[in-house]
Amino acid sequence: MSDDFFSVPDEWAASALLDREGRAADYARSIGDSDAYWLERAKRLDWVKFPSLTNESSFAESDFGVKWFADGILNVSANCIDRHLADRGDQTAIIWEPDSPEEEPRRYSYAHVHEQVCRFANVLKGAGAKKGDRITVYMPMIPEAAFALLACARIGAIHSVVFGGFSPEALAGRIIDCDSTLVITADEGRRAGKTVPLKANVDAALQECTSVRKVVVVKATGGAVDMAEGRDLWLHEEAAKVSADCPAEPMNAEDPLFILYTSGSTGKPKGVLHTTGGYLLWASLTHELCFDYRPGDIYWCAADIGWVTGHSYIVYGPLANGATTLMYEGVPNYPTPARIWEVVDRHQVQTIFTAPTALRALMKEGDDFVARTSRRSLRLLGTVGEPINPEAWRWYHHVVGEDRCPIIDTWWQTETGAAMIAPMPGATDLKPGSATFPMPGVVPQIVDSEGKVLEGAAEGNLVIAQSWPGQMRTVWGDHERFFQTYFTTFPGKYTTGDGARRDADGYYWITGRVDDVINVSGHRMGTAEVESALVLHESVAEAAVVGMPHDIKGQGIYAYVTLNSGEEPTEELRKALIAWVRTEIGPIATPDVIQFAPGLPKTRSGKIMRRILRKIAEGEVSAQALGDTSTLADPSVVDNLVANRQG
Ligand code: 6R9
Repeated sequence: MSDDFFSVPDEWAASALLDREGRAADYARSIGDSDAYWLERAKRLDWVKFPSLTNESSFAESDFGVKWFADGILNVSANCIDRHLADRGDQTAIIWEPDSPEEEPRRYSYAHVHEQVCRFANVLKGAGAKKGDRITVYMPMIPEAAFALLACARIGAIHSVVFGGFSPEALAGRIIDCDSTLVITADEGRRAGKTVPLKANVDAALQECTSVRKVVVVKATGGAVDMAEGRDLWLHEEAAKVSADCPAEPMNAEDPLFILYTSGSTGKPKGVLHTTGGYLLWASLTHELCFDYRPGDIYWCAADIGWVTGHSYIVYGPLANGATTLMYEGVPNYPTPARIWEVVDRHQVQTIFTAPTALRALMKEGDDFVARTSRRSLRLLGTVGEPINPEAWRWYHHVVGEDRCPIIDTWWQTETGAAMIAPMPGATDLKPGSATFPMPGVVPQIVDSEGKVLEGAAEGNLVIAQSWPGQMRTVWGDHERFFQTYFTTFPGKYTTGDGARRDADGYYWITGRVDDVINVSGHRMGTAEVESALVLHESVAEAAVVGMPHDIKGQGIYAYVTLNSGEEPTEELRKALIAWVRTEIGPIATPDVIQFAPGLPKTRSGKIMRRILRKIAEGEVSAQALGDTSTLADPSVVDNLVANRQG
């Protein structure tokens, strides 16, 4: 085994769901005999009415649309809970590990989850929610967050989860965009020993939103909160009053399941819409194939429910497969950098799924924190969210997995629903840093800037040539934006916004975003969003934000700020602007660097030349690196930026 090639271990090849030939044959059939393939795969779900139709999508402008299994009827919550009751009602569905290691974990069997979700669903109904309504979920990482999602799905309401780290302003924007009538939250959240005032944030957000009629509040920490008479309800009080029986609403496969806001190239986050049948099939199939899920496995995806990874790989994928899924309230390095591995030992976890940024942060603390734990239960190590650098990959494989566990590097996006390019442990020889090969039905292509499809070993823009079941269906409230954003750059294909390389062996290597999206600690941030926040500040005239390389976070946020005339570029103002962005968007958008810039490099037509700003942020300031500046309205601006570069 060479340093850059890891063959499938023999025992994996012998026992896994798919071996090398199996994966190749399965993929070939998914493309060559697509209708039969997907009807066969659809049998993994429980349908009220089994579909006769499969893919009816088109990426062409004339008949554009994404549609799968359109005559099928099913319910997601029934698939994730009810159908497991007969065989494994007593099996643990959710293990909850609290923020503090001093506290006891909790376990919920499928039967217990069923009761909790039915009661929750009846509480939502009692609060006026019905099929098609939007419900915003702003929750910490507690089991009730999963119950909330499943309760919405049970009654056919569309959930829109907003990450608990987002500010009241960001929350309000997302409530208004989809006209939520109900918000589900908790009194407070906890992370790394600190509390997050979730209910107070909701109260602040609702000052600006007129659509919300009820707020259902989970008592999590017991901290003091204000309850608005007639609007706010305690979940535990209401749940005690309602029936523990709630029939699952029969849903069309193309009925919406959830909206999840994600950052793009423009200022306003997009409400990515996923529907019922295709999404659930995609989440459950990829969960099984990538993680070779076996009954009895303890599976832990250490993401937050506020991101798509939490939706697909903490809740929907694993529960649809009848798995035991671990939910962790806290962060990987609290109270010490050994915590994540201690949790693995405590619950005898077989599969762990985390982000490269967490691995880099833990790697920096040294191997001792890992070595003092056993980790013998581990079988598979997953990663997601950003390209994993080969150094972190090797550390994960060698130090954490003791060379025993395949690394499953899954490339995908909020828009794709679940994994698109990823290894399967029994089938895929690994190269550190490569997400390897496409999942069934996924046809990736690499195209140059003119859209010409490049064959063989090549580097360029990553596009997907045809629809797959878990593809997003629209941008909430703006179908035209869906088409414009993803299908016009390279007509007839889905544009991912990522760059990629395919090597001579056909392996895909994701090189990162090629648009104005930066990836901070595995979280997507639109540079335009941070710019919009900055220019809202009374001292700021103009702002331009780019990514910069960052050892732990992958990318950091570098902001160039032009102040209004008369404003002094002081250290206080720099700090105030950083704090401002944190309150406008949330701590994940905290700028790492703010450089005061008297002017920004612009073309004569007034377009900011981001290429130059990126180079300066990266510290590449030679004339050669900066390239042609002759088209700038005022080339001297660049000298000033270079001279005052920060960091
Ligand atoms: C699942 C998720 C999507 C963007 C995507 C890409 C980056 C995700 C990756 C990866 C390289 C991987 N990304 N997984 N890059 N290798 N394994 O993260 O969704 O938050 O929408 O982000 O993340 O740039 O375009 P989302």
